[in-house]
Amino acid sequence: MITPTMEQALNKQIALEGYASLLYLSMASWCEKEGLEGSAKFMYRQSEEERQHMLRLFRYLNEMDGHALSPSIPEPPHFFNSVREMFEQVYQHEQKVTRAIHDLVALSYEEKDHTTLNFLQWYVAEQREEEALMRTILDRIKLIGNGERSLYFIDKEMEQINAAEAAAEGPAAEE
Ligand code: OFO
Repeated sequence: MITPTMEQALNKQIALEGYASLLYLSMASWCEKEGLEGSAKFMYRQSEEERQHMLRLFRYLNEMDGHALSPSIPEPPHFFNSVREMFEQVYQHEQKVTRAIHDLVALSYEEKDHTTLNFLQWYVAEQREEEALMRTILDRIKLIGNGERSLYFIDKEMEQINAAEAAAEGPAAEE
């Protein structure tokens, strides 16, 4: 059994993961329009991952006899000034999600809800990985700088990151 407080907090997290999925979908579309194929592919995959994060919470909440609510999600931005600014926004959003997950962990302690505390550990590890990945991408973008062909080189980097991610996910994920 889940407490009403925890149920409400998990529903809030469902909405946050759902927003991340739509935000990253919007970024994927912008990248595609800008001819940044590698970055678009990366953001499409991130968008799908965030949807899975949302669904994992959704199913857990119902399994615990709570009621997962299909969230109302604000419209994300559709335009970005640069690929660097876009990835800065991704990093900031991931940091926000990490804080929200840590708040949920703190609430599980308060509520003595060991089941949810255990369930959330997957998200704690996932956020550490996601933040590290986004920091790596931002570092590479900064290293490439603003030279004439920088967008080309950034997108090449993203292709390499896509290949590494696909390899880490296993043969089924590779195209
Ligand atoms: Fe699910 O927020 Fe990123 O990983």
